[in-house]
Order: sequence, then C-alpha cells, then structure tokens
Amino acid sequence: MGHSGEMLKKIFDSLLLFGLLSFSVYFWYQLRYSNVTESSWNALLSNLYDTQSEDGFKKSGVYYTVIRLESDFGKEQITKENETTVTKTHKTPLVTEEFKKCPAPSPLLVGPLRIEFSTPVSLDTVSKNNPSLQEGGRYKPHDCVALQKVALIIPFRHRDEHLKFWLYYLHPVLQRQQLDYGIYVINQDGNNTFNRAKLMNIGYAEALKEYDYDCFVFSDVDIIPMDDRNTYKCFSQPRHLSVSMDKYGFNLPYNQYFGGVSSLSKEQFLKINGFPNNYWGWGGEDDDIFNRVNNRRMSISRPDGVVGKCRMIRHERDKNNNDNPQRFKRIAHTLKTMDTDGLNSLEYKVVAVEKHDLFTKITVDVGMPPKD
Ligand SMILES: [Mn+2]
Repeated sequence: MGHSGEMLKKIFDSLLLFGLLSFSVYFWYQLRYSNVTESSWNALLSNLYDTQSEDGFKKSGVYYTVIRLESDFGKEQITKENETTVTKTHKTPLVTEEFKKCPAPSPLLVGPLRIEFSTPVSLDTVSKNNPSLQEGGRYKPHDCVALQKVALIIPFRHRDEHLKFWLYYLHPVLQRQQLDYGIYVINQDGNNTFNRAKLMNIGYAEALKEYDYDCFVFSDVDIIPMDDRNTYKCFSQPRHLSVSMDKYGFNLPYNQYFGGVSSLSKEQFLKINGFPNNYWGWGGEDDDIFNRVNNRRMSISRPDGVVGKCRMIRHERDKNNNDNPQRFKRIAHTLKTMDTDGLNSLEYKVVAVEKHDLFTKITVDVGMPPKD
C-alpha cells in the first residue's frame, strides 16, 4: 500500500500547487480589475467636472479636488466638532460673561489719583480721552452688566471751567468703576437766588424720564474724588462720599455733614420725599437732607478717610448765592416739613435740554423764593 500512498501524496501536492497558482492568478486579476475601476472612475470624474479640458494634469487636479473636498468635509466636521467642544469649554463662558454681572469691586480700579487744577482742560480733550461714551454723557460696560444704573446729578450755574475738570477726572473713574451711568448737569436759568436742593430734585425727576436709573449720585461741580475706590454708587444706607475734603483738612467739618457728594438709591430717595425745595441761597439744605434720612431711621454710610479723600476747586462765592438766613430755622423743622415739601411738591419748567458728548445739560426755571 506504499505505492498508492505515495500516489495520493503526489496528487495532493499537485492539487495544492494548482490551488495556490489559481489563487495567485485570481489575486493578480483582482488587483488589475480594481486598477481598471479606478481609472474609469477617473475618466468619469473628468467628464463630469472638467468637460472642457482633457489634459492629464487637470484630470488629476479634478481627482485631487474631489478627494480634497472629501477630506475637507471630514476636516470641517472635525473642526466643527472641535469648535463645538471649544464653544463648550471656552466660548460659552465668554458669551455668558457678556450677560454676567460686573464683579465688585471692579478689577479696573487703580486707587489714589493725582488731581490738580493748574492746567485748564478742553472738552475736546475729554471727548478724545473717553471714546466709549454715548451721546449725553452715557456709558455702560460692554463685557459685563453693571451692578447699578447711576444718574449723576450736578446742580449748576456759570461754572463751565469747573465742569470741564469734573468731566475730565470723573468720566474715566466712572468707567473704571464699571457703572451704567449718565451725567445730568441741571442748570438754573436766570439770575435769581440759587436753589441747589431743588435742582437736585429736578435732576432726579428728569433723569428718570430718560432711563430706568436705580441710583442717584448728587455732586457739586467742584468736588473731585482722589481715589477711584470711592465708588459713585448706592449702598444699603444713603451714602456720603465726600468725607475727607482738602478744604476741611481731609476731615469732616462736623459729624452730621452730608454736603458735597452723596448718593441715594431710588428707594431711599422716595423714602425721604426727595430733597427740600425751599432752601434758597447758600447753606442748610444738606443738613435738612441729613435730617430727612435720620427721621426715616436710616443711617449714613461713608467710605474711610483714605478712600474718601477729595479735592475742591478753590473759588469765590457765586453771585446770587448768599447765605440763606432762614436756614437754621428751617433745619429745626425738617420733621414737620419733609412730608409736604419735596418730590411731591416739586414744580419747575424745563427751558432747554442739550445733549452734549460728555453730558446732558437741562436748563430749568426753578422760580423765585417766596416773599415773606
Ligand atoms: Mn464749592
């Protein structure tokens, strides 16, 4: 049976060889077949996309383009996916930050400021220094939502030189304080006796006609803060801001002093029926306001003596702003008068509203002191 065994092995070997050979032939044919397919695909593409030209470079160009398009599409998807990921981890927080409240205290504050009045400034310079302002001296931070909407009210008459310094120094400070703010210069028309507190009431009323302010800072035109950490905003209690004036040796002239610069929220202002309208001439109205705050069981909030430092521009007493001789008598009766004299009895006429780059100027007729 050895012979038949050897025969079988030979047959088996030849079968194996044949199998391998036919597999190789098949494999080679497959390779060739696929090459044919590729070139006919090429030809088809060139017909579809490049019918005008038959030159090989363009053909391969078309082919390349298609491949690139495909890979670009892939890339686009990848990029899009990456962008989505990027949006999730980076862009989305930025977008929400635009609607996020500004941090308190503002990270832009620098602290003590150099304030001097020896070189006059021009409104043009101030405009150039503050390109982000909107008409009427309005501003709001663009990368966060301001914590407060603040109307700055300046009682005014014939103090253009002081106003320039005020705008020059205050606009950059208020922007660094990241406030949503507007400047209202309330100009008393004519030459009758000056009425500071009534002008401030008018400022409150007129500013609210323009915008939904929630805080009111009342500032004399000649007082400049020496530290931007003295934020011109409102606090849980009415705020006295000009607590450490050079004029008073960087001290309070007396403990109850509420003059110069102060801030009241809309709520606090309404609680005291605004300011008195019947203080004509210099003095007393700030003490009446202090009494109103006190009578409504609110206290005065103040910055410390370092942050609260400020300078007053030296000047002569204005014409038609003589000492008010009635002031001592009036201050003694605030509790009796404050409910009937104030915001609820305010009468005036608007003479003109001017929208300047750096401020809104509202000229008003406040009337005359009653003759008694
Ligand atoms: Mn003054």
